[in-house]
Amino acid sequence: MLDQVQSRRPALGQALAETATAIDRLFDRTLAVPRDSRGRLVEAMRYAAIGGGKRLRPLLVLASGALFGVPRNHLLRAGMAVECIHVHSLIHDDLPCMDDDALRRGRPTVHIAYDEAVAVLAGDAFLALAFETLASPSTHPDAQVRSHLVLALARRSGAAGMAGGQMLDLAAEAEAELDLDAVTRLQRLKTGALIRWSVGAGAILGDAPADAIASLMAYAQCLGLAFQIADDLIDAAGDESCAGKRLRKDGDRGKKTFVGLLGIDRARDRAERLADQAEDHLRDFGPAADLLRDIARFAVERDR
Ligand code: GRG
Repeated sequence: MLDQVQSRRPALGQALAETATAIDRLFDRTLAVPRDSRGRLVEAMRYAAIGGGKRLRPLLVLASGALFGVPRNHLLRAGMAVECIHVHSLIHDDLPCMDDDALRRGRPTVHIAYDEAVAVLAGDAFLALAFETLASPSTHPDAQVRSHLVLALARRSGAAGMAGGQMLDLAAEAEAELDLDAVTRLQRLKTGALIRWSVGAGAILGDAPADAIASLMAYAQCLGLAFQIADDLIDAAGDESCAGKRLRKDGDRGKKTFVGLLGIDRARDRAERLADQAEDHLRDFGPAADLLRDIARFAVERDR
């Protein structure tokens, strides 16, 4: 996939590759394996976090923070924090009590490679690590900025954010019908909440003015939905070896998705329109926001 991005959007290809390397390094330095029985837990965390994933959320933190001249090491730490929450959600989402998946990022899921108890603990430890990372003065010298990041991430991850969206998604499986508004609300929480935090984090770290924050949040709202529709399209029509996970499962499980409601062609049109709208919200930033523009296109063109 990276080769394809590199040829069509070289700046984005390079940014994705550099972000992946930097986040891998940060996880590698952070997750030192203890020599006692906790070693198995930290090995499982390393297995889940290092060497996989597109690192889209950390890249969003980097791209929005670059608009306000935020130092890269602060942005990378915030990026690792949101990746911790994301990896946590993937590990728990794959458990038998949730989506019961055996393949993720082209490898056996954590509960298959280790066991369920280790997978639950690894997820829990990532949740703690996210907030430990944000609360550290290495992320920003000003305690008010750090507490703003922590508060926002707690809200975006919990019952009013991603965990709430996951609950709506699980409950929806038993429902006969869910209309477009209900699916949109569910996905704004389940997938959109962390994407909004990622874009907002760069602005918080950069003490951005209110009008810039409002434009970035409008961008992130459109991007989150476009990204989720692309995810639904990959599940419905994508290639399993590219995606690195089991596909065609949304329909089997009775998941309520954009593709289920709109069909493939209209869902694709809607994702494209959302990416256009996301770009429109960046007009006041000029060429400085080109990376965020490329990310919006990538969100809907991707095959994994
Ligand atoms: C974190 C408090 C807390 C709760 C978690 C299990 C759960 C509650 C939520 C599940 C949320 C979930 C799995 C949403 C799916 C979002 C999504 C589209 C994931 C795929 O993201 P990509 O494509 O994956 O960025 P990679 O592997 O590239 O990082």
